[in-house]
Amino acid sequence: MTTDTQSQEMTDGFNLVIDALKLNGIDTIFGLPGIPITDLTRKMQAAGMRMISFRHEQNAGNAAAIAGFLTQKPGICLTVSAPGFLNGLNALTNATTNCFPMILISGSSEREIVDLQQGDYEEMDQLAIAKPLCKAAYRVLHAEDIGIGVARAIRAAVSGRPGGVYLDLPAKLFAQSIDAATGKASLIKVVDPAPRQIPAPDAVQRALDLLKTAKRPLIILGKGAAYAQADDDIRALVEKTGIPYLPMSMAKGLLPDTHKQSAAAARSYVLPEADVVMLIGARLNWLLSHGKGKTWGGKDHKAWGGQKYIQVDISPQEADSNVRIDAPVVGDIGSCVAAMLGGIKAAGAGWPQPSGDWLGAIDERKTKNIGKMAETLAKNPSPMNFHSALNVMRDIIKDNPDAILVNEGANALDFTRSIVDMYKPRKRLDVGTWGVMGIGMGFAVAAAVVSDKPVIAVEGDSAFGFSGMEVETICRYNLPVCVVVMNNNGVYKGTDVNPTGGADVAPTVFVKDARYDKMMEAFGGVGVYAKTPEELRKAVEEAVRSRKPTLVNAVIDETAGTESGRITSLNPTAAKKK
Ligand code: ADP
Ligand code: TPW
Ligand code: MG
Repeated sequence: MTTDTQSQEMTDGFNLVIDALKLNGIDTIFGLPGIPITDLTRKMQAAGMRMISFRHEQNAGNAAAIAGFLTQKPGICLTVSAPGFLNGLNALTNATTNCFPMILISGSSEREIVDLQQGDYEEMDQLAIAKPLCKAAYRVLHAEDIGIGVARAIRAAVSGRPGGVYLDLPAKLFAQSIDAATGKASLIKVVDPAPRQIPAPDAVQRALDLLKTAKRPLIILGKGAAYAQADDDIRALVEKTGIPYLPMSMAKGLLPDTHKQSAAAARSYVLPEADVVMLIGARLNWLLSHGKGKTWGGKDHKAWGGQKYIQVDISPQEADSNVRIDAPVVGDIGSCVAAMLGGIKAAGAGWPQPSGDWLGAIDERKTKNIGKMAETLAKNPSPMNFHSALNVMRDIIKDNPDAILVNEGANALDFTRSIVDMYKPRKRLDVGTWGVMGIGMGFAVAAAVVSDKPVIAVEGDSAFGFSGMEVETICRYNLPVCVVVMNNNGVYKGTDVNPTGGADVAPTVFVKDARYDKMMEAFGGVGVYAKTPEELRKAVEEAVRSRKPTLVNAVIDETAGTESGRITSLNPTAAKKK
């Protein structure tokens, strides 16, 4: 034992949290200050981290979640205790649902007081509340365990199926002092946080054998495939096999939507007609009608359509969740796709191409539907409708394929998804698995911060309201974000009336002709009121060129939308009528 190991230099919980994050390459934090983390936010900024402060924690949480999706590093959201924590928890749960890696770090009150329920400031047993709502949850009580806590949170967020992790840091932890050298030695730089998961060769062979027998094969690409960043191999797999594919919403652009193998414009034909379907990073949940019913050619709403399935997914429990999976391939998408591609290349000219009949039938539907859409898009009604406005957005994304498109709403979402083609991977960010409103400004801020590319957020007027105050955040950090509010005076439409004839308007109706553009002007950004496609085009093009925070209030015919957009059938009243 030596006597000189006691260096006088000390460190504390604040510094150890910062050092642990930095050691793991985390340099950006999305959060909102207050007791007990105000000083942590200051010290993070002082230590050279980018601290992006929001106006509401849910938006900071959504920002962290999408940063995780875009970068494969856990996005970090930092909140205060109880109410701030709960605001952030919504986003953490949404991230977990969408398989986005994020860590919600929240300050919390004194354990001794919380556990005896003695009424501390912002008292809440946050760990217990977070646990069932996310992938993993940890609490650190001692400064020397901060390194372990951060390392475990990172691993849990990004390994296997990515998801949300909660890290509880009680107020007392931050001020705990320990010897600096001991502190430094306690930190962990996580080695290989998301280890590759190699699929079993027999599972790959089983899938290839099934694929080879297909007469009418179809590939469905989901956001897991977009997340995996195996873009070249996925494209090669699609092109080498010649199989038509459908991109799920956030997988649009993984291959350009204009690719000749895209069957998106013939979706309602290919789903029921396909005989072998290969899912790559997509779940057979409600967004794919659970693999059952009339969408898939089943006799009634519960019947299986007779398709055989290959499912490529990192989660072994995903298979058979809704219908039988004949060939599960479990592993990370990069490894799985590479292995399959190896088998296909080895077969060389022996690998069968889909029949001309199948491809011809798809092309016929595509041509017809694309022609119909082109006719609708060419119209120029007054007032503007979703189609004439989105025709402009479609051109602008075509001219700016690197711009990131954020999208939420009902009609504003569904029409944008089908009209606006994407050309590059991970450029379309939207409401995801829950169809949640409120992701808009959080996603837009994070997309701009992590990519430095122009961001265009196409927002329903209702959708925008959930996170609209963050236009101040966009102005404060001078982000290249252009928000386009598709203003149809309400939720779905602006035309509902109160059946009693009373003074209150109908529940779906907002203030008519609201001037959302003035909100952006209030904080120094550019606000534009656009009544025609020309005005919309000019404003958005200028925003993309100038990179100035901009909000374009696009005035849309209030009669133009439909109830719930494309998911009218999920409305209980409509379901009852069926
Ligand atoms: P979509 O909504 O686009 O259909 P889902 O969110 O339903 O997509 O499905 C994404 C799937 O991708 C999840 O089942 C998840 O386990 C899987 N996944 C995510 N990342 C990876 C990865 N790197 N490798 C393999 N599968 C992944
Ligand atoms: C957190 C329910 C789904 S879509 C929507 C709501 C309120 C808004 C639709 O109106 P918008 O779009 O945005 O103006 P448009 O173009 O059709 O007029 N709360 C949450 N999530 C959801 N999904 C809802 C409510 C909903
Ligand atoms: Mg609306």
